[in-house]
Amino acid sequence: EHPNIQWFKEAKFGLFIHWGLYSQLAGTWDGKHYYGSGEWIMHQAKIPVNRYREVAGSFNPVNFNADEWAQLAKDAGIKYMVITAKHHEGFSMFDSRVTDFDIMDATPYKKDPMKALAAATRKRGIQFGFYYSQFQDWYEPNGGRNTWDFDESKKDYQQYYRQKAIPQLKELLTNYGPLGIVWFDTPGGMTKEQTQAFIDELRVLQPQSLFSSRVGQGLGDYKDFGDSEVPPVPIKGAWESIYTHNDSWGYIAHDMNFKSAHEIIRLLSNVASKGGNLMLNVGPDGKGNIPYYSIKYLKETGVWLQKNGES
Ligand code: JFZ
Repeated sequence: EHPNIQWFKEAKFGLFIHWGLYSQLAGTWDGKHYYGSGEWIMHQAKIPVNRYREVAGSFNPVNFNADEWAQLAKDAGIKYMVITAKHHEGFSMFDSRVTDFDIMDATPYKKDPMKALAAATRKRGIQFGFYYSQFQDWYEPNGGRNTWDFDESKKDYQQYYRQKAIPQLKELLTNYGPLGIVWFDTPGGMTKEQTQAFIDELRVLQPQSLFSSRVGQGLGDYKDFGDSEVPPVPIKGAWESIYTHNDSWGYIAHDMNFKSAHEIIRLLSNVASKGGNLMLNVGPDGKGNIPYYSIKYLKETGVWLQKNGES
């Protein structure tokens, strides 16, 4: 068991945030509307890397306000936050020296929102963590699962790990203070030995940080249930269920299917009664606004938790 697992076991409620260039596209590409998993639009529409890069040129989240996001989490009774530092699209939402396909170099915004968010959550006693897509990177010739630009059979995944994923994870584990969690996703391209070496290399930077189960090969510090899944019976040990608020992780302008406060509370109770945490996702838009109904229902959830002595 990880020595720092206790806070996680007691947390009950987390906030997941999917935010990237896909948020700017909002579920539409070349006049065609997509539904569900908006963060997969590059893959769904087979958008070439050179055209996808242009999206960064118009990504300017001027309405992003770290204190508002952190305060919303606080008011909702949330104890930890995990935000996408880099999703499968390959775009870095933080200031990275490893690539110029990041928010500092490729967008007019030219600030590091992750710096501000790390500080704002910490100030409110909320554990802060990064989601990092360690294998899938559709922007890199050697990254996982872009088959429309690159030939999968010619890929050298180890080179991608050495040149991008590991150096970037080191940046994230060095430049943003103590992290509660590094949330890895969809493993690939590594044997069990390689995964263990990968973990060991990162672990030394922040031994207290928890690594999610999707680091792969059964080597994570707690168990994650498949998306939108709650186990039928109580489960021993540390675990989490992750849910979307509407029908997508990344922002989709035409998805209004938000769970009400009532539904969120029922979900929370279901998960908590079996000993787990609910990490509920919100998808801010390309301007940096959290959707109106996410704010409304999260606040209502917080009011209910306050009244019923659970927060
Ligand atoms: C992954 C991502 O591909 C997706 O975009 C999102 O970030 C989500 C949180 O994680 O998708 C998965 C990964 C694993 C399962 C389902 C969806 N699973 O184990 O059931």
